[in-house]
Amino acid sequence: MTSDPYELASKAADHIRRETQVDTIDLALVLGSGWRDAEDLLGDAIVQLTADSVPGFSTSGVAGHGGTLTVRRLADGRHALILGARTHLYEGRGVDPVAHGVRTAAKLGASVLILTNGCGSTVTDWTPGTAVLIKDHLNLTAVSPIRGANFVDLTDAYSPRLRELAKSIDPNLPEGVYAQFPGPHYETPAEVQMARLLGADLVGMSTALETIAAREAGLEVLGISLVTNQAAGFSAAPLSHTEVLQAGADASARLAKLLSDIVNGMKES
Ligand code: 8IG
Repeated sequence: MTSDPYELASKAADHIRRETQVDTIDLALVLGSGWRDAEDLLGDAIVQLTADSVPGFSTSGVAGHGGTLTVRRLADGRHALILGARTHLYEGRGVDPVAHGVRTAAKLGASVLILTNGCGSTVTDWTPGTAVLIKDHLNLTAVSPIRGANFVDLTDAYSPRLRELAKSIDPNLPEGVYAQFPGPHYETPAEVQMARLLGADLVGMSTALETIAAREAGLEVLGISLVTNQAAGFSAAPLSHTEVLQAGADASARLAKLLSDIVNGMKES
């Protein structure tokens, strides 16, 4: 076992190359809550691997979070790595497993990373089922996925080019600032008020750390959130994971189409 997370990502990439006979991929997607159904629209699977079989990956214990890595051939011949297994900081294994999928995608040659998630909203107009482009983030986890003194620039971390592309496909897509909390508990209403005051439109537990790791690795990032619930205090009802899964299920066909249109739109730009 190697303890260097960058080396471990190289090992994972080598393993995926061996299993798929695909040498380089063009883009990678992380499919979060509500986004899983997009997979099949994204082209034919070449090989689907269970996360446990690939160095550094593991199956998540969270309902609604899958556990597979799939290389797919898109209609135009490009290759995409679909990361159906996301590791969250709240799983308690530190930042390395959180960044591992992103780093593996970079080692496989990806230039673009699409990050999707389910999250809470502090914008009352953005009811469950709303897809939102992430334009910036607040990392409220107090940690970084980067090892060592690497001062990565996060200006325009969420690619203006890819956001424009997404908006050309769906002009109604709003843009917002995503705040990542450590979780796994949801926020208190007071914490949501704090985040709102700091400029957060969305609250979640995953994407900011992945974006930082991706920018370190030189990937261009597109982040899209599915609002699955009003953030705590914005709705009369208490938050439930069942509600989150239901909002995802209800929106999934629409999200799948959006994502595949964006991916297909990329080849022309
Ligand atoms: I789905 O309301 C989902 N993930 N932090 N807050 C945080 N994460 C979330 C939420 C939420 N909903």
